[in-house]
Order: sequence, then C-alpha cells, then structure tokens
Amino acid sequence: MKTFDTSLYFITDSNGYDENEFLLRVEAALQGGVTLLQLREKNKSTREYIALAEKVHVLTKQYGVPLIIDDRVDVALAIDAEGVHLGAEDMTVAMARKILGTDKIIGATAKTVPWAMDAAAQGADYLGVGAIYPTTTKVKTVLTSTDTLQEICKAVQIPINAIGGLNKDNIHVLSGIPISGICAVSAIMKAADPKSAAAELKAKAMELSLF
Ligand code: TZP
Ligand code: MG
Repeated sequence: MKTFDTSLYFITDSNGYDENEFLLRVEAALQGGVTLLQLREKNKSTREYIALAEKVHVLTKQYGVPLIIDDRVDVALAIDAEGVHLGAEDMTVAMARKILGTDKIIGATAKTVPWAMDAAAQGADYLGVGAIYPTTTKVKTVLTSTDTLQEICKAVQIPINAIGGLNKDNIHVLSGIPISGICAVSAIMKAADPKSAAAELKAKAMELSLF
C-alpha cells in the first residue's frame, strides 16, 4: 500500500560533505521530523548512486520515511526505494509508471498548469512546483509565482509541494495556498544543526497552518 506524507519533504545534496558527514546530516534531518526524503545526486556514477542510496535507505527505513530517488528509475528499482522523482529531462511519468507499477511513488516537477495537468494525467502521485524563491542549490530552474502555484493547486487533485529557496522566515508567502507540503534542500542540509532546522521548519509551517 502506497502511503506518503509530503508535508516536510527534504531533498538531499551531498556536495561538500564526506559520506560520513552526509549520512549524519541525513539522519539528523530524519530525527527532526522530515516526512519524505529524496536522494538527489547529479554527479555520481550509477554504481556510486546505488551504493549511497542503499545506505540512505537503511536510515529512512529506521524512521519509517519513504525514500524517493531523483531522476533514476533504475536506481530506485535496484534498491527497492519507495519512489522516484522525475523532471522535464527524465523518463516520462507514464513510462516510469509502466516500469514501476502502481505501488511506487512517482513525483514530477511542474512549473505551469498544462505541465501539471499532463503529469497528473500520466499518473504522477505528487508534484513539486517552483522555484518559488531564487535558490542556491545547483538546479536548472526558473521562478514560479505563487499565483501559478495557486492555479496548479486548483487544476490538479494530487498533492502539490512548493519548492525553491524556502526557509522558516519566508514560507508565510504560501499561506492560503492549498499545498500539501514544502520541499527544502539548503534550509535543512546546510543548517548548523539539520535536526533543529527540520523541526523548526515543520513547527513554523504548522504555526502558519500551511497544510
Ligand atoms: N527544483 C526547483 S528549486 C530546487 C529544485 C530541486 C532546489 C531547491 O533547493 P533549496 O536549497 O531548498 O532552494
Ligand atoms: Mg530530474
């Protein structure tokens, strides 16, 4: 049975950390209450991606948090991750669904209403919409307005998460938009203490009744 909670969706970035420090930060974030975790690696070989994913999966399973693999359906299958996240340059959602079946979580990136509707029609389980703010994370993206985010929420029925430059001091701009959660890389990954950063971000979202 596929159950997932996108409310505090932590996306990792291992750049600048040795493996031990990276895994410690991932575990701290899990202790801080992240509800969904994406392993996002852009420069690793397939074998390295799988090796790291296996280690991260051991941790996520301990905390009962589903693990989503960025870009790579094969890596997700190889380690029996709970899902995959696909962008415009990745395999289509429909093709991934055919390969992964109905039990795996498939997320997609969407920056416009037509794009969101198309991903939902192809069988996506959730959408990441942004970047809401400029981001310091290495990514090919453009800004998405909160108006567009609002329109996407109206247009599709699957959970929608906001992403891009989000932190506890700016998520108030999302108030009143029926998102299901927020995605964060730097606000958690690069925090002095990822555990408290995750917990504080969650507390702020709750205080603002964002979802
Ligand atoms: N897609 C749109 S913005 C982004 C991705 C992967 C990066 C978000 O990172 P941060 O550090 O939370 O701004
Ligand atoms: Mg991608």
